[in-house]
Amino acid sequence: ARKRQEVIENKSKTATAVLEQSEFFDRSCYSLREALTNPDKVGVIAEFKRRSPSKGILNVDADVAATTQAYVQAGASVLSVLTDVDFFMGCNENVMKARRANQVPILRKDFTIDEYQILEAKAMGADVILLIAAILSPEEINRLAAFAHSLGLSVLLEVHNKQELLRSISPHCDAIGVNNRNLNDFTVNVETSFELVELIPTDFVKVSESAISKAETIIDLKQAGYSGFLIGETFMKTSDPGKACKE
Ligand code: IGP
Repeated sequence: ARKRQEVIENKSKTATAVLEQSEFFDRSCYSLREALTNPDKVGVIAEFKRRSPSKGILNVDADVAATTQAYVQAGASVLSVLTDVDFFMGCNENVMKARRANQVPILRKDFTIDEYQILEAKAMGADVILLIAAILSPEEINRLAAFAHSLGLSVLLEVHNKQELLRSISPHCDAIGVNNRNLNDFTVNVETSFELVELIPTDFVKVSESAISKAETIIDLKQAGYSGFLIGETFMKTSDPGKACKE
């Protein structure tokens, strides 16, 4: 057992050393909280994803640098870039490309389950990581969020219901995202955001995620207390996602 522990420690030191040499590891991150509380902006988090498990292929042609740049020009406060390969046709390279093209916070969107992925996020130039309450214990959330903070990254905690919200909150999270999509059956209902909003403690930035396609919905959500609006499909399913974001 001691030998095993030694091997693990050595491996993790080597892996960390490799990541620390990346182009982006030493940059200081943009703050998610600052970006979403800027009074001059709507608070849109514009997502780049080529595919989704619920809708299949959305867009295989869009260029990641050009699209994310167009999102920012259209007024997006934050970018979200999928890196999951199997379900979303994403890749780590896309975060790096978005990083080189933009100066706003970037969320590395993936299923984060361990510290190594958080080091990776930092190394690829991301500013924010996602922690999904449905797949993590409260202890894991607290540990991973604290680790992300130690690297200067912001943390978005995603919840779908009251139970997840109440058990998962950690002081190391910056924003709480209510996902309007039920991950079990993929049904969407923006009401979820309205139902959970008052249960989110005031010190967290509130984000509503998924199934947002109308300006009126954003206005209503803002009224209810949300300051971030995570939008993917509405933009990506068009031939010009940047233009869709502007509209
Ligand atoms: C965006 P939509 O309906 O606008 O494409 O949704 C975003 O909320 C969604 O992609 C998402 C997601 C996730 C993807 C929310 N939580 C977790 C992967 C993993």
